[in-house]
Amino acid sequence: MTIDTTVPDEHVPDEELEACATGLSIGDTRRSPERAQTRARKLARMDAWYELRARHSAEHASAFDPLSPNEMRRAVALVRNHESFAYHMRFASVMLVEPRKRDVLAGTVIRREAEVLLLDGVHRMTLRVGVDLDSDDVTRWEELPGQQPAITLDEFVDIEIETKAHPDVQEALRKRGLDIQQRALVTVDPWSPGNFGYPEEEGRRVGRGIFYMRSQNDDNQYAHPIDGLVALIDLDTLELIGLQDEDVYPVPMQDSNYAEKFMDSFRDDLKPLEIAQPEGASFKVDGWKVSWQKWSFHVGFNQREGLVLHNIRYNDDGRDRPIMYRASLAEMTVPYGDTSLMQRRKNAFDAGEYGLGACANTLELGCDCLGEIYYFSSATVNASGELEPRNNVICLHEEDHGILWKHYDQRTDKTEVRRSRRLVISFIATIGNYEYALYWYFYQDGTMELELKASGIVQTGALHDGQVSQHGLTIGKNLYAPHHQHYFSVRMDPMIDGIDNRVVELNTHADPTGPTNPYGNAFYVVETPLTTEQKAIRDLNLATARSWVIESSTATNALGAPTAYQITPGANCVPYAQPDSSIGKRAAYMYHHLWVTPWREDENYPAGAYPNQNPGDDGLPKWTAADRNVLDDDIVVWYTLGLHHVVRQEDWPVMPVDCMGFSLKARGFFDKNPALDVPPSAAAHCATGHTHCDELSDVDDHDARCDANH
Ligand SMILES: [Cu+2]
Repeated sequence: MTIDTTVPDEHVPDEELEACATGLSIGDTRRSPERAQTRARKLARMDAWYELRARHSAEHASAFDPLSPNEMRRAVALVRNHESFAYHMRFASVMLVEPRKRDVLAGTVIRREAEVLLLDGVHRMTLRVGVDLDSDDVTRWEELPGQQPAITLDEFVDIEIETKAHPDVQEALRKRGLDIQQRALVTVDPWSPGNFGYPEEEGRRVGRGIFYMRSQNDDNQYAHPIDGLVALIDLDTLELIGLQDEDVYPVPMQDSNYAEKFMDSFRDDLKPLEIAQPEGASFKVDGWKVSWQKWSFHVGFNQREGLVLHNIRYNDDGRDRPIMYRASLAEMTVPYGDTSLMQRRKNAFDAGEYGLGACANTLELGCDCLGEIYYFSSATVNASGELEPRNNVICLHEEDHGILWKHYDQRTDKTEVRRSRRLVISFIATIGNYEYALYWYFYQDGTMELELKASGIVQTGALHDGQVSQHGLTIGKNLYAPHHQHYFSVRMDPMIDGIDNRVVELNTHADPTGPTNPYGNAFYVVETPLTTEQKAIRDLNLATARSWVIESSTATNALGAPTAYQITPGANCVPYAQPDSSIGKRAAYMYHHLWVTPWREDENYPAGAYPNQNPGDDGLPKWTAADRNVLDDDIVVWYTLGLHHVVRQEDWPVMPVDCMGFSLKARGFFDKNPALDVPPSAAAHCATGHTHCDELSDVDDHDARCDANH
């Protein structure tokens, strides 16, 4: 179709404005009576789940347990009944106040406490309220001037409703040639504003609205960006305080859909693949504690980080050895490398500005997870303080993972091979256009691994006819996707055989051919302990095969070496945003792959406690300026994982998962391969005489039958 870009003289008539509000919006979905019913059903199921677990759990509530729905309800009620609470205040979050590590490890009686963040829109103030759930007391009522908690899901809805209905916005859409039906199908995505020092945003809680169109209610809106137009909303007053209308791009009109209903046909050559565990799974769940093989840990969940693991331990021939006190994805940031109006302020902090737990999915058997699954359910709160059930939010299951180890002895003609099985605990968050799936894996050889999978839909922008973006890839007519990066900060509170640990850097060197390297083939590893925070700000180096080892300061193995776990890096990248840019200052953690800090109660988030609208220099760069000791101390290790996303055509219209991660491998933690006692597998699948196995056996007479790796 042709877009009429002439600017009409007259304003949009009132009746058109009204009609334009008819298209389905996130508000219609989120606040619909049907959704309210579904929510009520989910809440009932979640309460029943908690009740059932309480009855069957041998272990009493632990210090690590996430807040239960009833604890959240009580926290909200205590806040609402407090004399300083006013009806206009909105709930931003209710989170567990985790007890101090030393108290937990000393077995001190732990009080259950919650922290509630409130938004007082009238006085433009954030309030931090402490609640003691044992005594039912409000213990703290503190103002946090200038600090902004994450944008709430209710504000997502407000941004769309308030922006779309505004006459100036309708006028701008009309100017772009959108008729009344098309304007009805316009969507507005909520974005955090960052901090660019604009005076009109000072002292306000701000959200940005970015515009798209759909050809029908369930069309993929990202195929139709309405570029050159960005709205700025005051989230306290819900006023449109700015509408940037810089360039009238054509709205790309070609639909690009991925949903089942839009597909004409599917490939038809897939035979069933069933995961059968006829005797059930090998893990045990007791309350929030998981035991599997020799591993054990506690599962946590909160609105900001989503899945959290606590107290990860390994039972080594009867010795219950600590490895990690706490591990979480503490922050993630997605800087876009594009100068256009629509893209240049896109710098989402998906944990601190939106909430990975707040945006977590209800997982579905057979789709998100396959096999014998145990689901954990939790809850978050909405702005009114009502519980938002997060049923089946965490998935726990086992997977076959190819071979664990193998050797064929040519002299005896005998093969020893063991299959690897891993325990997987995962969750998935949808933050606007993107899906982020987080998987912790536990292996039988003592390895832990974190894998992050990015999927969903890439951001898009519009192009004039014949225009090519320098900062993105053309993916359709008048349509491009901007290049960007994803940075993840993984916070690890290690406890390798005790609280006091150190980090040692390993670099491989090779001397020039000469007296120390007479044959030119030699190389060696230099180990350097990282003693202070500044010395422990480190980057990967392919030239020296750099990695880092977290060692116990007190325990040694049978050979006298410190027991340790090694951070084994996977793919990574470096930022291209300039350090003096807004995002460079606000997400300074991304400029280094490793940071080590001494444990402090209030140092939990690498870009600071409140990154939303924060001008920057908070978190890791601020704390580490003190250059505190990190050698043989109670330390926290921060690993930065980057995904450099130069967009591919194949990422459109929905992106096949892109994976990144790293491993924590035992290094001298055991005296030898700890997986010798994994029993040989029964060759069940091969014994049934499948032709593929027979063919393999014919080719090679040693036992190839059970090695089929993935
Ligand atoms: Cu990406």
